[in-house]
Amino acid sequence: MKKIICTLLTTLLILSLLVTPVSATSQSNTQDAVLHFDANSAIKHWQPFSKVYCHIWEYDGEAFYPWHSDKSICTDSDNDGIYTYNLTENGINLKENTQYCCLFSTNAGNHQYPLLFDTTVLGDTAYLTGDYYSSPEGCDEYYMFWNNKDHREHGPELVINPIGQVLGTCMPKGKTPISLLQNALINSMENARMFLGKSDQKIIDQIAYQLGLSCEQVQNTIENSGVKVEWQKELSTADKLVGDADNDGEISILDATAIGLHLASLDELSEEEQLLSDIDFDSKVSILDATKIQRKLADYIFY
Ligand SMILES: [Ca+2]
Ligand SMILES: [Ca+2]
Repeated sequence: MKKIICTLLTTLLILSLLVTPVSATSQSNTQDAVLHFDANSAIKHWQPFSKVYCHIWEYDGEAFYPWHSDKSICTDSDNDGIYTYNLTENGINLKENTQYCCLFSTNAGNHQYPLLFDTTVLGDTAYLTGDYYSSPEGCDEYYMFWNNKDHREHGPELVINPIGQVLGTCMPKGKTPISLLQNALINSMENARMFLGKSDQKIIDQIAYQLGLSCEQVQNTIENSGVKVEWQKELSTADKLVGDADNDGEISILDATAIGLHLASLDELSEEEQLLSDIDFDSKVSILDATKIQRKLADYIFY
């Protein structure tokens, strides 16, 4: 069933990538515009593949070429696993100060998550870390990052998906944490309750935590959205340091230890400390919270 839905999604994606006419602008006087993909980073995570494609579309716009068209093929002439897409040769001329989406795919049908970029990224190499997002339909969409760019400025598109989960790292132009929350309140709350099995309070506090919103901002956004939710400012963790299980004002390895001791019934966390320990916002203190704190400390982007 998962496979059918994934195939269906791919078909929809293909259909949505409508062709726009591309003027073959000559850039013969300048260096070719290229993007690279380090396929070596994907070997552990993806099915074996023999072809790599690069799809580019303007953010909120249409793709330059249809899915897996001949104009999207990447080459690896020296066989080192670094595939190159030559935009110039394929007649793609990017505008400056414009946000584009890019997606490297293979003939093996792996699923990827869109990567935002602009002309300052040209020449850079995309790679996988192995972090992925499991969609409600059961597809694992792998995140890609640019080798030389901050993942917050040029990276996986930051969105709140239809079931209220915050994904990606890079805010699209024209959007803000508040606009994302407002949109999620209006469009995603019903699905979020159903799929995540969390209270409104936890769903909203988790979004606030991941987007860095304060209690005040959350309250105002809820009021402006006009959506009825069970959320109370007094119970919110939006202004608190979630992950600081021992409530000493900083997140350290001692917080993971404190959770471990609490779970082993060797040392009990207070009610406030339990609230701060619940970094996955499932209303329980579990070993998963300790693991997430450790990942956060180890600088994992998704923990
Ligand atoms: Ca602490
Ligand atoms: Ca938890």
